[in-house]
Amino acid sequence: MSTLGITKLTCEYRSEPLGLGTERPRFSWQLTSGRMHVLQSAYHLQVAGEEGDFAGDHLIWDTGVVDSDQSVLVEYAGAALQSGQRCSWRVKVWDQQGQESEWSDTSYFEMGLLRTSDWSADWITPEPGMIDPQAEEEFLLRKAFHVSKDVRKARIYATSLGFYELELNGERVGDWAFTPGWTSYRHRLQVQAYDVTDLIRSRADNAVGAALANGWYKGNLAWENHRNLYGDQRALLLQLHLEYADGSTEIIGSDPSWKASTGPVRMSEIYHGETYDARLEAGGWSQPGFDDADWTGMVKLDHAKDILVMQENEPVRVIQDLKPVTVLRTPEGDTVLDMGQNMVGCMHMRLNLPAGTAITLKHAEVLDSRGNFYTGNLRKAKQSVTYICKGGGEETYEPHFSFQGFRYVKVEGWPDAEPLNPDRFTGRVMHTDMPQTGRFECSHELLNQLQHNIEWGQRGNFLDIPTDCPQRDERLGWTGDAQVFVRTAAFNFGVAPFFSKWLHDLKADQREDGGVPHVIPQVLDDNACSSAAWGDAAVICPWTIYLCYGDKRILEEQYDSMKAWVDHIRAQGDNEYLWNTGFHFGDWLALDAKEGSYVGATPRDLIATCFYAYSTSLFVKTAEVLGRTEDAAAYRQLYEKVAEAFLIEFVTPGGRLAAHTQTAMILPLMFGLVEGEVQRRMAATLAEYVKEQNHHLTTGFVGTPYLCHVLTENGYHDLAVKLAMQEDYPSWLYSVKQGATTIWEHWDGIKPDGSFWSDDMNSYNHYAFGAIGDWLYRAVAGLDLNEAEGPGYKRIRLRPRTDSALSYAKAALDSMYGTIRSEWSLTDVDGDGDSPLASYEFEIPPNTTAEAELPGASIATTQVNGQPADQASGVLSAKEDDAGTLKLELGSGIYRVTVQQPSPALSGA
Ligand code: RAM
Repeated sequence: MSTLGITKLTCEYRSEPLGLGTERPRFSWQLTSGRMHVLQSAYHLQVAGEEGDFAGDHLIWDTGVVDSDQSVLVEYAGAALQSGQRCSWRVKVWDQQGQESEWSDTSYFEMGLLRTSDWSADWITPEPGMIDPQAEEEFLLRKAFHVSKDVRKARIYATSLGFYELELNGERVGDWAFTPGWTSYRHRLQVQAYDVTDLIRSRADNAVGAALANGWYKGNLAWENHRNLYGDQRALLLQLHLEYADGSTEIIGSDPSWKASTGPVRMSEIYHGETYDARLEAGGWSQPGFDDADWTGMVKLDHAKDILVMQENEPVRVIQDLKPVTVLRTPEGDTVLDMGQNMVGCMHMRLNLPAGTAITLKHAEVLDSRGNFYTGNLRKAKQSVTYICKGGGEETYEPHFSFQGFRYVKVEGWPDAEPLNPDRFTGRVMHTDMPQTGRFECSHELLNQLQHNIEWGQRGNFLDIPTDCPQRDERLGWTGDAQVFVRTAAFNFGVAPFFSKWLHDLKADQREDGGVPHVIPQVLDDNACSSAAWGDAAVICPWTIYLCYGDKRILEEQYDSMKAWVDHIRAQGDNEYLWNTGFHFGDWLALDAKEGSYVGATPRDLIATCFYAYSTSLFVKTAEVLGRTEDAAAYRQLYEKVAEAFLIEFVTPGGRLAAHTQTAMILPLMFGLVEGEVQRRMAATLAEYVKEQNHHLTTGFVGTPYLCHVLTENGYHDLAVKLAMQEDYPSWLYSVKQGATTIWEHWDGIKPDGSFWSDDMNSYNHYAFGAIGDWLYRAVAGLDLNEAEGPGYKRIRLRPRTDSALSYAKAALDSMYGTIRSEWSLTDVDGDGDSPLASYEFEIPPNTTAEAELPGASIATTQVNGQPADQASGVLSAKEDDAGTLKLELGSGIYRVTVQQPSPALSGA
């Protein structure tokens, strides 16, 4: 395949999205070529009508040939796009040698409803007095209507207060769960768009039905079991847009002519589960012929429409199924299914039992030390699902409006006479449908399991918003957790739309004084805000998304929010350049905390001032990227003052730090607040601290994510590897050795003696400590980006670090440009164990370049794809530096690199 081709066309990160809310959608594509070193030199992009006809008079936007290497997030700049408009698009490119590709395949995108004035339908809710708005049951709403012509296209736009699920003519509409998703409901409520062309019946009677449940809007939320946090009435807003073959259009909207009843879902709550009585099913309730004479009427609800936004991220849906690995009988006599994986979603059951039989499933993450079913750590969350059979044959069920976090499922009510066949149960794994983009693997099985656990922690907690935990009565969008994990998250999965949506909510919930709530969406007290390392998510998350995807828009959109956060910090201290006031979580759950405290020993003002400096420095970079030179200059000055104040307050001129914890050393090193001799001394002290602990960490949420990075970057990579491979408590692999399949909230969630840390705050699926994943990709496998020269992996940095503790490591990332790979392996050719030879394999996608750094290699001893290093195809330059590192400049292609000289970068060398 030497010809230049185009693949992976996406619009706003998605393939052929429906219901876009942005008026300037962005297009991305990837180049394919069998040649080495391919760069795009120009593109030509065309947008046309939905017919996919690009003849001149059908064109909506034609860029002509644009001399540009941009193939990621090219912004639409044609005539204003209209609500509901469907467009086709295609692109062709030229490489740097002038070779021209064919036109790409045609792709599509479709706009959603863009203006409040597009909404003619009413918010509707059941007539008061007929159905109690506070009833626990689901509400079923329906409307029958006649379609008198041939339908060419049909779309539903829908949203609700509470959760909704839709049916049209008896069929479920879409497979999205927990719609309309969780946003800052007071300011932003998402609308989903569905293509229902295949479900609508032309020249026939039709009916649309909606089930409504409490959901995040008015169900139990936050641990005090609050209800009705956003409002106390469920409601629906829906428009069915019909486009007829004759070109005319019609809208069937929600209005008071709809009818309402309650349904078989008797209770549903996010934390508590669901009760479903199949005997109450009203067969055909969303079919046109259904007799709804005894259903009650509906009324309009006065609720805002100017808060409506089209769905911004990928939906939550069932992503995969797991089967129970075994059925246990516990010492207490419970029958328990073991799913083999701590997962989030729900259980699907297939039953054939007599009418009235009630099967209850209880969900738990762990068994206690005696092997009994343990739910203490769920606190008030019941996680209990009951299905009451209607009888008469096989029935299937899974909850509609509730999700559970669990590995173990206790089955209650199973008839004694009937053997329990585990095959009747399936775990339905649910999360935001973000594409998996990263893979890390190495020669150490426990580290591979750690990577698995990190990925599963992300699956379980990226359920529409980044939650801290998916099982107890909490499941909130803790900003600190999101901030520490965002870079790791962006390796494992494509998270740009996911974080963009959440950041829009952060902006919406940000206080007037710039303060940032601890959780987003904000559902805690107004004053629950602005802790260092938590509120800094306002700056760190958009910056990271920009870095990993090259997405400048998120910086533009969040700019004011980022700035307001930095200004907020500045207004806090009694010294403008220190942050030494206010509430802070500190180094949350660090092991140097006082007995009975969650807050580690690192002084909170030190942490806060470090984050003050860090957020300011990222804001300066943001201003530079966006060309806001005045802000860049002003905040650079601020940064310098903060950095100076930090040194005066916390570091002696000789380089001693005022605080003696690992995290106190980690933050200034990571954020570049110390340099030269002070940096060297601080790193050495940190290394000493780690060694003094017999190679163990003592860090919490704040220090842990950076610990290994700081060691690696300061010449202690072997120590970082040792820490990462530590198996006894406290360490990452300790929980792995204990059988964990996700990351724990506490290092000692289960203690070496088998007892639990506590019932109180003890999640076994909490991704924060999984933030080491970023180091596995970047430092161990060496797959990184060059921030200054090419964010979004336009300019790739490969720094594989061989270490004799491992015989190979490999990472891959499906970037916006295509797959990047960085792999290394060590071969002990002469069998003496101390002079293995290193080989590497790199893959660089077209339209990017990479710089690879190979310590201990030289041009003379290095072969690339069987050629001398400086002569191989695709190698743009090969240079040796004074430190004995070979630096290769690589164009796109696949490179197999062998070094005929023992690597000095090995541990102990
Ligand atoms: C608990 C959780 C969460 C953390 C907050 C401060 O609720 O551990 O992850 O961010 O505390």
